[in-house]
Amino acid sequence: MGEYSQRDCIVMQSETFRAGFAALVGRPNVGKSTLLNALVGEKLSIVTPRPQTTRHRITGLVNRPNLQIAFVDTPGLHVGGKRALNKAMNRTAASALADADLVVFVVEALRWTDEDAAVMQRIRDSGRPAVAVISKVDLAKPRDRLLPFMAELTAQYAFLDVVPVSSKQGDNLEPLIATIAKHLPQSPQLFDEDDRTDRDLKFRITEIIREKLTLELNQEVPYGIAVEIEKMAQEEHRQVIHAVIWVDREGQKPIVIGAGGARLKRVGTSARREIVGLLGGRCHLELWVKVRENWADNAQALRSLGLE
Ligand SMILES: Nc1nc2c(ncn2[C@@H]2O[C@H](COP(=O)(O)OP(=O)(O)O)[C@@H](O)[C@H]2O)c(=O)[nH]1
Ligand SMILES: [Mg+2]
Repeated sequence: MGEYSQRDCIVMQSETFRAGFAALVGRPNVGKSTLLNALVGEKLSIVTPRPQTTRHRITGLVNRPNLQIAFVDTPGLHVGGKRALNKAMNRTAASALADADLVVFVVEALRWTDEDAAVMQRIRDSGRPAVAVISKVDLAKPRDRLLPFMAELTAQYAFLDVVPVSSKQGDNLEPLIATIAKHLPQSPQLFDEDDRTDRDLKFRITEIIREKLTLELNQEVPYGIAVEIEKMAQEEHRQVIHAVIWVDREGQKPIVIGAGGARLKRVGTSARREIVGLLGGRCHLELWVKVRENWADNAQALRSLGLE
């Protein structure tokens, strides 16, 4: 009898379900979106080598026995951007930080900048429980700088833990999930476990197109670009998608289109390839480039593009 009750007790403990929101917060380009995708095991958030690629809050679910983590990818918190778009992106990130059960502060290995310090200060001001993640450790050279870097980071805040990872190589991601799980509240699951993300196909398609454009364009142009789907309909055996690429100055139009339309064609081809994978079926994609003067400074235009 005694043995039985002990075993019952162990079973009850292991059935404690934990669930909550973990916000990925950090300066632009530290690898937050790549980390989200690696944790979830699916490309939910677009990634480019350029800072300020992510503009929205994007939630991705990680389900394990007795655990559900809703990871929230956020735009990088940054300073100096004066446009309405920059302010909206910072607000989005700040509100995700404030709403989270746990903050995951992402810092790039061996690279601590003033912008990291500014994000650190925001986390301090929020007083939220936080885990620090040191990203891109595959790039960290010399390797022996990593331990002192970790020690300096640890001294910055009462982090619950500091975890080095490489999203690219998939290093240390399960231990990170286990660490985060320990610090989430006991709670029933928050979402249906089949829902990998809160974002619908239409959103994901606009983002795929914006990613391919950003990869094609140099310097300032990507910051003046937004994508909007005007039509998405099943016609015969294929999905027909019409998307508008909004640029914020007339002069950007020929840059996006490229000589003889070559650039827009490349964007369409690579976007279409990825959209077919996402939809699991055929797709016909048409892209138009249109000008909406200074949309990134215009609150109403931002709202109509889902950027608040
Ligand atoms: N080598 C390496 N590069 C990474 C890793 N994680 C992200 N990156 C690169 O860093 C850049 C910015 O990544 P992204 O996820 O968009 O950063 P975010 O702005 O913080 O969301 C991209 O070029 C990524 O490919 C990593 O673990 N290793
Ligand atoms: Mg991002």
